[in-house]
Amino acid sequence: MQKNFKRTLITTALPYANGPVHIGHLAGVYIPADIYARYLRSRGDEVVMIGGSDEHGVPITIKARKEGVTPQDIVDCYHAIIRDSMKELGISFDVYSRTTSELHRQTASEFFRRLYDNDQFEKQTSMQPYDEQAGQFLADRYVTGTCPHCGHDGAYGDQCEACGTSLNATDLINPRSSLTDAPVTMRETSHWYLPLNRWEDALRHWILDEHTEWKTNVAGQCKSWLDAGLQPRAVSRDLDWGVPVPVEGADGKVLYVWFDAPIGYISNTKEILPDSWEKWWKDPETRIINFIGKDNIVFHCIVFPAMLMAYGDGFQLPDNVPANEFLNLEGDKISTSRNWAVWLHEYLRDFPGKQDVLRYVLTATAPETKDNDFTWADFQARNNNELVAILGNFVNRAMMLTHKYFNGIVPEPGEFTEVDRQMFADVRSAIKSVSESIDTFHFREALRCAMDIARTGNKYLQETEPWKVAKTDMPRVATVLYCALQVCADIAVVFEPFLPFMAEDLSKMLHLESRDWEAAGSENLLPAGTTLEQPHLLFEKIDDAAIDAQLQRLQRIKEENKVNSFKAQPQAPDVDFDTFARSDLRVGTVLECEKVPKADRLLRFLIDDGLQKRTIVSGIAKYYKPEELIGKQVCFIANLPPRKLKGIISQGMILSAENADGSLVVIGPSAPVVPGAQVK
Ligand code: B3M
Ligand code: ZN
Repeated sequence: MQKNFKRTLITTALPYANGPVHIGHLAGVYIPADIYARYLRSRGDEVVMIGGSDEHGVPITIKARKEGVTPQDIVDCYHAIIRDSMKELGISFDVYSRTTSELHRQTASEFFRRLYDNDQFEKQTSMQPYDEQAGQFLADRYVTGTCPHCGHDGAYGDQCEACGTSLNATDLINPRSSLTDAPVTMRETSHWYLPLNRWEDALRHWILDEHTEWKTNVAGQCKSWLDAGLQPRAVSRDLDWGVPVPVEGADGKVLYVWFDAPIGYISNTKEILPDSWEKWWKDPETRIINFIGKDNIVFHCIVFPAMLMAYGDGFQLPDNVPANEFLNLEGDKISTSRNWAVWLHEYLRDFPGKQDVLRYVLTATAPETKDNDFTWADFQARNNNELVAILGNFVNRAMMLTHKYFNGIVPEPGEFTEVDRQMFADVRSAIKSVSESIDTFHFREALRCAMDIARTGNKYLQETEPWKVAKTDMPRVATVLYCALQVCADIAVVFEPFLPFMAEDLSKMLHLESRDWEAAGSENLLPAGTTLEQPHLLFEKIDDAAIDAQLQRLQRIKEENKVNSFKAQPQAPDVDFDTFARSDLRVGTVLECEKVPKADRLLRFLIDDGLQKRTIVSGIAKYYKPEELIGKQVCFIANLPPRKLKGIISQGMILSAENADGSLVVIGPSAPVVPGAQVK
């Protein structure tokens, strides 16, 4: 349904302040939201873009406990890192606040109280896991124990990661608290529940009938929730970190983080617009757009809208919720706990001044319709082959030629030819596609169309060849460069939402006064007679060394994770003594050792076993140089049937121990023994 709106309120998911933000957050939420906000502003629309840190929730308390600091210390630290790094990346929030602010606490508290007073909650009593030692209730995630399905020890109270079954904390065998390792007991507790079922019909109508234009991934998730039937959802928790439940007798209870966080959008609007915030939330002529990641869909499309409907008082529901899928890194899921991420604050440190490169690459590979992969090789290629070779190159050529032939002054054009007119038409059609794509939240496509403007410019210079024409027809060169410079000015306007730093830099070089979206594509955006600055390159190549350094960092993290995730293998089932005793384990001395040709894992040993010289082939070539082992004594199994490996008959097996990183260490006696000594 197309309505006429007067203004747009853009909200961006509030990141948890228990870690810095990474490229997945940026590609999924903050960059698309920023493109949208900047675009609307450049069209002259009234826009407010809301951001802030989500500073409540159990993970923050757990992290604080682990580090021996307070939850407030944790959120103070990460709030500052997130706020500053997003600012440096040019994310143009009108406000970036936090859910621990006093204003937020009041707003969330008042919100709850109104629902409570208007009988919008149901109170329910249930049994919840409790840590006697810590004296607190535990979220299911923080209960661990043995999985009743597969016997995995270390299953979580909400899921066993070994067999994938979803669980309740009560299903676990020997449940323990992951806070203190104490055994978990069950205690009765009461909470307030928001009966989502009361809003099911209204939600279904609003989403599935009134908003058929929503992205299919969003509509699909909503539909499957609605089809499964909505249930009451607890909106309070037993915890000492959060907004206290504003009801008598609710000591030790706080609002569930997902109840208070979306109210943060409202409190943050109040914070910057104390007098006019209501028109941004309650006037039907305001359009509200929520930018989020796919794991937040249910909260923004079902829970928060139900909260707003229950509250009433004119609160409007979002007009669109353009949620993105996930971005992976080098083929693996991004993970904060495994440090498998490119962190924004580290990127800004490692690639100073290259904010736009990251913005470009993350927009070009944004996971709009399906999960997508970020790789450093692609990052480098897009910078070198697209930003440098297409965009930067075009602008530089147009400006250099103007300096060469017209002292850096935009020349007076003569009459346009067909080629010129076609070029303007192509640029205008690209700009139109950019607008249409942004209007429908297709930012990748929008960026691709924006690049078509630079491609058109390059093609135009290639066709008109002003450097050749200069020998015969200077008036024609003037026209061509005039036209090419108009395209440079278009680039400064149209790229502003995507690459604001480049756009600013280019505008200064061109002395381009205004960057109204509507003016882009015109034939006189940059008037003749304007003096241009000396051009400098807008983008530089990124060399292999910078990319290799990033890949090496990831490699190190991968190895650290392997070591950290090493767990001793569970003991094998018992064997009877006689079976064991039939194995003939012995020590032998290595007489010869060499690589097996065309088998990079294998070494061939000749061993003095006390009776004869025996050949054994062993798969340890990655961990030893052959000469290191000559003269050493090793343990081996003597009575295995011979086996042929790469054409060599192997008479036995050398014993080695496997380390956490998969490397092998050969086992031998701790003091010399006679060759052939039996291991008992
Ligand atoms: N902090 C979850 C997340 O970062 C949550 C978003 C809140 S938006 C109101 O994925
Ligand atoms: Zn299991």
